[in-house]
Amino acid sequence: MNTTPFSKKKTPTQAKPSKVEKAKEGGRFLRGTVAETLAGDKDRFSPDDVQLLKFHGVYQQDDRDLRKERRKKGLGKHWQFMMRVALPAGIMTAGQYLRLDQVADRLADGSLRITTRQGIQFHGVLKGDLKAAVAEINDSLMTTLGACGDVERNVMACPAPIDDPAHRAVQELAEEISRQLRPRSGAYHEIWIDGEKTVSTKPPEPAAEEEDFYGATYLPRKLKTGVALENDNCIDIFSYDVGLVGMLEDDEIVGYNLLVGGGLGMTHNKPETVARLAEPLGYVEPGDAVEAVRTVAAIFRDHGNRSNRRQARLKYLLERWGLERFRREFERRAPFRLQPPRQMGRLPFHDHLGTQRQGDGRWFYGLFVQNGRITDREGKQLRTALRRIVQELSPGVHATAQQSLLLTGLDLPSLERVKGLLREHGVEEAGQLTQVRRHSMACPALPTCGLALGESERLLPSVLQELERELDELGLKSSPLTVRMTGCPNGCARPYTADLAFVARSPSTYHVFVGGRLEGDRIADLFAADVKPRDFLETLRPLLRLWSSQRRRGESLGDFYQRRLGDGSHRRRITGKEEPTQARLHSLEVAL
Ligand code: SRM
Ligand code: SF4
Repeated sequence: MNTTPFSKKKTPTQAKPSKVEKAKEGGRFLRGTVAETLAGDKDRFSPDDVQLLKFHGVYQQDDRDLRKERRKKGLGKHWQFMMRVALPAGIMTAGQYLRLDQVADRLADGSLRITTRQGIQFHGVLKGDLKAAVAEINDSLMTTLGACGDVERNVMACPAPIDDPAHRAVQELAEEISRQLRPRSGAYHEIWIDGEKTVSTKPPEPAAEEEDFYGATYLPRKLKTGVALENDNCIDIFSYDVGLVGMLEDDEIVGYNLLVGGGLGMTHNKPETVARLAEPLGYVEPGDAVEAVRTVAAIFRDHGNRSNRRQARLKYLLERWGLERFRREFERRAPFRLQPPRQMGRLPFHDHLGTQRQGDGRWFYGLFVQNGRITDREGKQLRTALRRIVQELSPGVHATAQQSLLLTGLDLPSLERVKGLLREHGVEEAGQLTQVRRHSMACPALPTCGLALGESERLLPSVLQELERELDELGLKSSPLTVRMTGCPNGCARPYTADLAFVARSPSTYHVFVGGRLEGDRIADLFAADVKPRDFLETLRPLLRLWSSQRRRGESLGDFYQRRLGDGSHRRRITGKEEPTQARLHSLEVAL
């Protein structure tokens, strides 16, 4: 029986709905009073509208750097907005990139930021410019609809323009899932584009009621989906609520392993919150992949926790039910047969940076963008370089899941021109990067993120510099190492799957995690608690020294840590309250 469409009779089992549930319920399919406030002269939206705005891809924020000063002057917060563009598989045309580049200048803070989920964000948008910015994005056949909010989020897939059926298939599937599970409410067009519908949000068919799948209260929380390949997991597939892994025979996808229940957000000191990797539920034929995601979304819609948002993500339903009960419910609803999952080996990771062949006689160039921030700085004019490259050569512009960009469809002279323009503007080539920088990521945190406990994007570059020096001295310069930093435990830069991660606990202290790896298939341990940034290196030095002297050929920090210090388990779950493992290091040092 397919129980996928939203049924009014179905009442979720929870007690008192959360405030956000009430805001959705009273929001008239995402309308609220957003249009009225936009037209008025208030500088911010009501609390309920703030929740609804997220579904439109818009976050109300304030500049946290200015808070103190404004308070002293008796002024309120400096309200501004973040806007997120959803790009399935991260793919943009040259023309679309150039339009976003213009939005950054005219309507935002002059920067674009590639997100860890292959989207693009703008910061510092003022209320008076919001409508023009959203309309401009839609006019370029992109959308902010569903980039945030309790719906299926931007669907990720390998963005490499490799000319084989498998890469094309995962990119097309990401686009199709996005299209099928995008909210259908007319609110978006009414509010932002004065009722005009553009191609970017083309609804597949007219909806019987405004949201025939989601209903008035949408999902209990966000739902994140990715599509990977068994030979290319550049998108960190185990971190998401839903994962599809394309299984290959003769380079063609013969079906997908369906994974469920991943998610990384935790709360410090709350053992009931968990970071958790997705686990295989079954195997589906290619033609059933979209329906498989819709079926998971429908189970989540009907059974997810709607009273406690901290326990609302799909992973908590998996924790509550266990995989077997979830599978039974899936089989009861799915209009196709769920097969047992196929055996998967260690999924390889590629960052796709530097010069790469597409396989059709052309090339693409993977450009590292530190923390995803495309901006001009003294001595490094990244934004200008990119604009000139895109204007002159019209490459495809694809965002990676590591906050970087691929410039695609280049012939050899164009490839050389790309490198020349990058050099001219002080932008380093991928080959010049240290391994630790190349694999680093940070979330935005301060000053824009309202949830940040400490710095991240602004702190990571100096931490990397220190690490680079130390690793160089220890002869570890060429060992791949993922280092990630976040301003709070929500995990936006996927810290818990990295070899090494710093997660803010307070404005001046961080938890240090060790033990994940590039392939993202293992959760790190809490290594040291409440460390000040100036003590990061001192805390890590003994471990780095041991890694340097004891590592096996090609052994990453995470693998070394797990072999010598971890408990030997391939950990797939960690809670918000753990005991640090640093003390184990002493016994190991003594034993050596
Ligand atoms: Fe995130 C909330 C930024 C990827 C887990 N995330 C936020 C907000 C919107 C803060 C807020 O709610 O007020 C941040 C906006 C900051 C700003 O100023 O821009 C924010 N998240 C980001 C981005 C931009 C980080 C980046 O460096 O690129 C990423 C946007 C991706 C996109 O295009 O959609 C981003 N966020 C992630 C990821 C990583 C991933 O999905 O690959 C995670 C961990 C995976 C997961 O979802 O479990 C993540 N963000 C969260 C959470 C914790 C959610 C949870 O249920 O545990 C929050 C807080 C929340 O939702 O309540 C959050
Ligand atoms: Fe904000 Fe925390 Fe996400 Fe960083 S990890 S962007 S501080 S919510």
